Amino acid sequence: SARDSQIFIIGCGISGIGAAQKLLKHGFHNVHIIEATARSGGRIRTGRLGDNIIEIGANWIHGPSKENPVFRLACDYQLLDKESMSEENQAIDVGGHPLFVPNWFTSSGRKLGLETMGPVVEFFMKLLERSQQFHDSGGEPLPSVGEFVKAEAERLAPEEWKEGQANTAVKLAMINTLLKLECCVSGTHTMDDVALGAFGMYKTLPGLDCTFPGGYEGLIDHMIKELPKDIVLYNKPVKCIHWNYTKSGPSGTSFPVTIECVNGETFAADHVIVTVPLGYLKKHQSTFLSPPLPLHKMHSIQRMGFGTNNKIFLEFEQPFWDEDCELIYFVWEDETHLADVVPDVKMSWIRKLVSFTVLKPTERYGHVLCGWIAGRESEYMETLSEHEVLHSVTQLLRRFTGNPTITPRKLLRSQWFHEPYSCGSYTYVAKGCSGYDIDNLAEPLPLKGSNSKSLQVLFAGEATHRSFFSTVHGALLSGWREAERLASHYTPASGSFSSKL
Ligand code: 6YU
Repeated sequence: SARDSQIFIIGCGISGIGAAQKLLKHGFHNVHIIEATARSGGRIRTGRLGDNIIEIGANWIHGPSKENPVFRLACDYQLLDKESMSEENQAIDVGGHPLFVPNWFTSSGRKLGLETMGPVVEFFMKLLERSQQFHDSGGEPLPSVGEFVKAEAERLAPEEWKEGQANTAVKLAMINTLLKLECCVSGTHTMDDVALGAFGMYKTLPGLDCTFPGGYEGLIDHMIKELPKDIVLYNKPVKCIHWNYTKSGPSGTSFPVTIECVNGETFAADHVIVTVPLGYLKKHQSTFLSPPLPLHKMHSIQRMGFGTNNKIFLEFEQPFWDEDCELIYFVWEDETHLADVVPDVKMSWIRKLVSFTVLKPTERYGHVLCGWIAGRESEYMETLSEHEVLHSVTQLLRRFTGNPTITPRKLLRSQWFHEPYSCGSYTYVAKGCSGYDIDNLAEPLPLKGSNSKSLQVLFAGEATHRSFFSTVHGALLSGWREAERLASHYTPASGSFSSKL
């Protein structure tokens, strides 16, 4: 019967777990997850800095409200604090940019006052909002968000800031800081790589972004506990998916797909759901499937964006920020030419590290900052020793705080670009790409119209979700989507459960 179909899911991140959960609910019982590493969760990864719980990967539930399936699960499992679950929090809609209380420091060791930075942030936010409005309307004036924001900032700044030269220079430098932070949000090297026409395709949900007091991985643990024991095969990196292929099974059954692992083991399958990150697919696309992917799918994989965003956690004896501060910005006063990349990555990678979130509540964390750094500067940072990173960060902090003795007590950074099964952080829609490329990524094989057994290889994962790419809820929904695709394939319109094969 159809329920006996052999289904393998590749990757035990939230999309893979979500797909397994839904398939089991639909009555499929031969479901397995093959995972390259020794753990589940993928880019959801909770770690420790001393006694503190910290998130190495995903940080927030973006838009925690009823419509968000991650929020619903987290509530069901009772993983959130009361405030995050309150109706008030769910109703707050900030359009994806929470208004954190900021402190600004400059490269000459000055702390900037509210009157300077408030209007600049507002100005920048307006430009970002305008960048989102080209979606569906067509006719975007420039190919990328970065080019648009910079051109508009230059055009409107003289009118906006009718002041002396000196002040304008600092304000332009502040725009650079905001652009560099935006690179972290989008997970890109530069905003010049992010498609202007597709920027509005990403949808935000209402709700004030919240965190998991006990760690994001608690969500994964609860989901895994609900699956049958031994459903996940750990430490088995998949080398190649052979599809459109017939191998006779023990009782004369035949399977169109064979999964070949790096260790030589093979698994015969009716269906495979691939959930490996887009970064991994980019790197291995010519060998990961045999026969290889159709050309249009390959092109979309190549053209879509998958960048690096890393975190650098820092613990301090004493805070150098205000008590109510939630976000710290550093402004390089000499950077008055609009740009969000550094001219020499090796020499000045540290200039890309300009924003830090304060871990709250202080009673739980003490004085811990999470620094954000994206792009090639971030990838270079990964190649340095922890000691070298600590040295550069300490120099940076001393300069911007004007305190020559300040020394972080502990440091821990993520290295997502060099994680062999992630190859970066998350997806963005690159210049020249659109929703069609995401649809291409999500399209199952073989393509419609082929005579072969259908739905041999399906694709889930954050990169395959049109409006929630780059998020945990997008990943989860994509896993559910592919499970539903298989279930409806076996369920004729009448609703009874029988094989269409
Ligand atoms: C979110 C957040 N967050 C910060 C950082 C990162 C990410 N995200 P997985 O990779 O989890 O699973 C695949 C598995 O496959 C994995 O276990 C592999 O080991 C395995 N695998 C690979 N190759 C294999 C092989 N060959 N064989 C077998 N197995 C193999 N999301 O909601 N909130 O705060 C953040 C953040 C540093 C790295 C994030 C966040 C992204 C999520 O972590 C990510 O999408 C999901 O976990 C992916 O799950 P998955 O199952 O698809 O893959 C306007 C505007 C526009 C633009 N966007 C802005 C949105 C903001 C995005 N923000 C994110 C920010 C942070 C801070």
